[in-house]
Amino acid sequence: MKKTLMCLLLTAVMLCSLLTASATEYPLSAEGDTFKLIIRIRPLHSDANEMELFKRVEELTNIHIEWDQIQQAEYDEKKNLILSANTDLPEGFFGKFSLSASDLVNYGSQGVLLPLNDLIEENAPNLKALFERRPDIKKMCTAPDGNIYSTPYVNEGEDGTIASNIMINMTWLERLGLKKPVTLVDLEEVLTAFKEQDANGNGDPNDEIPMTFKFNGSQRDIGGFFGAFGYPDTLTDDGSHIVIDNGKLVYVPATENYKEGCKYLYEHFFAKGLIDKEGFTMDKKTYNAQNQGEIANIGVFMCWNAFDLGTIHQDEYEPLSPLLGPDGTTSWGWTSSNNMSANGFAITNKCHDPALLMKWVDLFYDPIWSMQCDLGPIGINLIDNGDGTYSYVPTPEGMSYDEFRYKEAFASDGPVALTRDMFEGMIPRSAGHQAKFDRNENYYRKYATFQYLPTMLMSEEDNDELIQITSDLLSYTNQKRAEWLANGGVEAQWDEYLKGLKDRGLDQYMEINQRVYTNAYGE
Ligand SMILES: [Ca+2]
Repeated sequence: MKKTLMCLLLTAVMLCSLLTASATEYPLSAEGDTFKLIIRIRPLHSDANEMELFKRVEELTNIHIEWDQIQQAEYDEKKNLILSANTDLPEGFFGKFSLSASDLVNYGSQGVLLPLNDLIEENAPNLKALFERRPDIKKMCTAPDGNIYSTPYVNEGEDGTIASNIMINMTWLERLGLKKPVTLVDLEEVLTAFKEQDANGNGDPNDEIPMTFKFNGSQRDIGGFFGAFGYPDTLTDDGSHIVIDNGKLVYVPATENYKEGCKYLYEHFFAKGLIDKEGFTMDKKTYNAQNQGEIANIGVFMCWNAFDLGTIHQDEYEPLSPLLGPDGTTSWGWTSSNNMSANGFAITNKCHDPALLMKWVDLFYDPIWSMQCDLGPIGINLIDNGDGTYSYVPTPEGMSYDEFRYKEAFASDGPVALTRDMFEGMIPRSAGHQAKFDRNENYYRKYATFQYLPTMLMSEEDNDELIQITSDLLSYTNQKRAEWLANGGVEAQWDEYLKGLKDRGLDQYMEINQRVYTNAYGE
């Protein structure tokens, strides 16, 4: 007993000395220094120069950042220009969406982005500790050439493994004496009643939209509904359309089940006006602005959060599990890529002091700074309980939680690591994140049988070959899906379509993805 205690003590002491030996000292520079970074800004974000988070980071590190802030809507175009012209390169790219996986490999292998392996080893104790604790994260960040071109983004607090949820208006169901639908047949019945009757009770039987969605709009899409016929389809216009079935990759829109799905969803829902066709064209802003009138006018909607269509009528809605298909089964897709990706922060060959910049970004991987970067600064968004735990400052009246959080913090896109253990002791999930987690747990998890292809780092050669194929193949697939859901015709065009997929390089697309996937994850 005594010996064990002694051992523990020794281990603790050794750990402490190790930590002390490698711990970073602040400020990072006595005389100060400035780095120029590119950052992608969402509409909700404040000016990065005004954010309390970055002010505090500067105060601690004595490093000033000259931010080149680019709005989300124009980001990719501007970023691609900067990278391809190789002029105005920043010293680093900040945040999860600042570079894509193919940017990392392309510009990494060209030497535009620096390999970070040694820089991390020598200057980033927080990242090093993370990689030791979570080898899966290190593996995800490592390109096939063995180099790490970006620090990771990890957030296991917000449950993005299952992005899309279905919400249904319970007040309408009760008013019409209907039960929550379980099968697609039930859903058709319920939506028909929503359409034909005065479901919202204002005396007008024609102002109800039975169900809304946004085509390829991520969580707002109905790609998951194809799971009722076999495999769920992806949800975004750049989604791979690939799911993994026991280690084998499947191109969902080339399967018979998908054909059945297109036919069924058209005949039973779109042709009957039960799902709003505006969903094929409306933008995200228009989608999210629905249902804000005095009386709810949406019966069913696709979402990430129950409050995606505003908070006014939020309490009228409850989640629906994926609807069972004609053979009485269903599946729903899940992804690892929303919680974790290989692009948190990258350093370019224009950086005047890579070691110092690496020390600076390593601060964001300290659990307390990760937490503040994502959830907001202590004293503004968070309360320090003084015992190693933290809680949330209530969101002020008249603001949404996200408005409150994005004002003083970089929030959901940072170079951070919020691992699941942090939410089991240090800080609870926020109310919205907990609700999302519970919704997934209680309504979706058991149906989430197929994983969407994760974002993978691949060799430049494979990447170049895929780039030749992907855009044409995906846009053809997406265009046909929209056409068949909106207007029908899948059966008549199916054989020609399969040939069209082949002509656009489907076999090569699958061969490369399968090989890269198997190398990275095994069978
Ligand atoms: Ca009405």
